[in-house]
Amino acid sequence: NNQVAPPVSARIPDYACQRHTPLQHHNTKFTDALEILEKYADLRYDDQDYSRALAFRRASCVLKSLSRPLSRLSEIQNVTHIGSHSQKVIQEILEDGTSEEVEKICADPWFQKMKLFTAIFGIGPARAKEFIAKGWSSIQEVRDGCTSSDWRIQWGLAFHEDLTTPVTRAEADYILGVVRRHVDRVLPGAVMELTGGFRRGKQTGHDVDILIMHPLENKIIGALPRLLQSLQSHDIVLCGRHERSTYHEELLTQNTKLSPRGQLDHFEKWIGIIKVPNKIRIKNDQSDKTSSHQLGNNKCNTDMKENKDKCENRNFQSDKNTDSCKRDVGNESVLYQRQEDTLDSGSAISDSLEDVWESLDKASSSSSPSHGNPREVKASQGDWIARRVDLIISPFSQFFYALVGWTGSKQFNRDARTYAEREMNMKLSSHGLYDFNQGKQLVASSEREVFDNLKLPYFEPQDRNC
Ligand code: DGT
Ligand code: MG
Repeated sequence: NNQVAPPVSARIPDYACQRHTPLQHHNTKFTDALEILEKYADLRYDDQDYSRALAFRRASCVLKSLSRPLSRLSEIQNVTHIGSHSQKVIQEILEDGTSEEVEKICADPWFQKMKLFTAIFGIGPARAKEFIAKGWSSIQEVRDGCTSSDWRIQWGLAFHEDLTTPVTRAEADYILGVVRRHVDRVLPGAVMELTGGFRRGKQTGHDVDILIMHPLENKIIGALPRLLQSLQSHDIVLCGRHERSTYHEELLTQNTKLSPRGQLDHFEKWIGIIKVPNKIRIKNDQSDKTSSHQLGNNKCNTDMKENKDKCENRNFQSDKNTDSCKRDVGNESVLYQRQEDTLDSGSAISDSLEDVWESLDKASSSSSPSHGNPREVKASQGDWIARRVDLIISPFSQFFYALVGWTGSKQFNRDARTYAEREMNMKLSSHGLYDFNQGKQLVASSEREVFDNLKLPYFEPQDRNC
């Protein structure tokens, strides 16, 4: 069949948030190469200049959304976001199967060391460059020579092998289950979502991101410290840092720059490392990929149903003082409702909770002394593996924006925010959406409504893998 396929360019919208970007796509040989160029540019040039890296990321993102393999450059010649450098690399791969420039980068010892060092929890490009300047080229040399008192670096170095072993879907589900048991105890009726890459259908990830909210807006006050105490008392937590919320309403309209390494938001959160029994990972290794994916999705459905049941049991009835929010999961529509809170937010944090905050703050500002010395803990490690976990707690009113933000991908968020600003005169963040035309916030009571408010077609999390 000699028929030439029509050019794909006419059908490609400008922003990644307007395109289906599935996890499995047809152009990996190009996108793998472009992502190496992106990573190299990100590490090579200083933090302020992410634009070079972004150019490769944008090009790769477009290729991921194509519904078939690219067979000639002319098909994408006029596509926005595929610049001349990316085109050159694509052309080379079309002709020779590989790109010389990419091969060179992969073989570059500087690049290899930068990748090795920036994979350490707590180490960014600036610190990695210092290590290279000292002449270090292995993790052991960093372990021997690095004197940083940063808790992340200390634990990151001690548990580096654990933390660079990909987290499996079964482990993510296990962690979600463990956290849920403790959340049920300290914050009954709370809703939890596994977010990040796992929600987008990935089978492995570098961490587990869990978003928590309660249908009663003020119920979350003090809940995270209680949750952490509960987890700690069961010897699940290895180390971590609790961050208080820094949110205030003016942030909704302020112009904040998107940082290259993810969006900073202002939610209360816990960033840490927990222990997962080795048998959980081994179980996952034995199951085939498709079934474990389905298992994950089914589990998510069950989770949502459980929460619905809880809401209904607690008799969250709708009335004029009650907002409600809905989320579609498969054929199921899950209703979360908001009731007037009985707590007064000003006095809600009791003295005893203030003490909990303080002790958590103290423990996390140093190298988490309450959890022991990282090297000694590593030396006596039992039958478990260390896993990075982020627990984020969102007020009900911001939940669906937080869900979109924490589901990602980072590039999806970046483009959605740029689209909102440039095309809609709105400001999007994980806390909400502000419409400058109307001079007001747009509420969302489902994930779909976030897209509706932006006048975007809805994309499932699995289609946000740019
Ligand atoms: P992974 O863990 O390597 O499989 O990849 P992801 O996509 O789960 O990335 P991760 O864990 O760094 O972040 C999860 C998502 O949450 C990501 O797609 C973007 C978003 N995100 C990450 N950090 C922040 C943050 O500090 N604030 C906000 N709003 N979003 C963040
Ligand atoms: Mg993640």
